[in-house]
Amino acid sequence: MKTLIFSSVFSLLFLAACSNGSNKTQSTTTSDTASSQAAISKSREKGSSTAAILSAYIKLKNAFTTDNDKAAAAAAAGNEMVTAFASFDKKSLTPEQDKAYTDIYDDAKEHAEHIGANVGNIAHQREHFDMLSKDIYDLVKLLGTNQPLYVDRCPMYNNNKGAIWLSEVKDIKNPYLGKAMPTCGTVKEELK
Ligand SMILES: [Cu+2]
Repeated sequence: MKTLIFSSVFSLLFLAACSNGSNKTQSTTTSDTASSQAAISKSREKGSSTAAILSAYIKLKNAFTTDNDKAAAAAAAGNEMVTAFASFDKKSLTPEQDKAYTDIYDDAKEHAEHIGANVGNIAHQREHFDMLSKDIYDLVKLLGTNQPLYVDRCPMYNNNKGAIWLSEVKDIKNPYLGKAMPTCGTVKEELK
């Protein structure tokens, strides 16, 4: 009983000390808080700037997991992904980021257009999806992501050369082999 009383008194004291401490911090660092809030909202903007592109990519990837060449074409060219890339606001980028973004964009746009133009030839669409996935990986490394993403790798695609893709879910749903081997692959990296 004694121990119990002691420990609850102790935790009350601890709580009191804790809340005092945080009050003090709040009142003395108003300007710091304001500037860190600005930094947070700036980094959120940064993440959300890739959001439209990533959501188009995920739609595209999910279309490939179910071998749906028409849905893949629609997500890529119809013109969700192309539009998302084109409407991306580059104002917040540094000159180096701008250059890197432009390189990624030029490459990714071509792959998205080929995927859009190749309904009926899912094998060829997937060749472009392989290269597009590398671009999207580079894009996330460059500008971040608004949602956690998994970098998965299929070891068998392209005559066992393998290929990566990005996924919004931890479970493996293979976009290269589709319904033939839906769970082939492993998570290689997590991007946040
Ligand atoms: Cu092509």
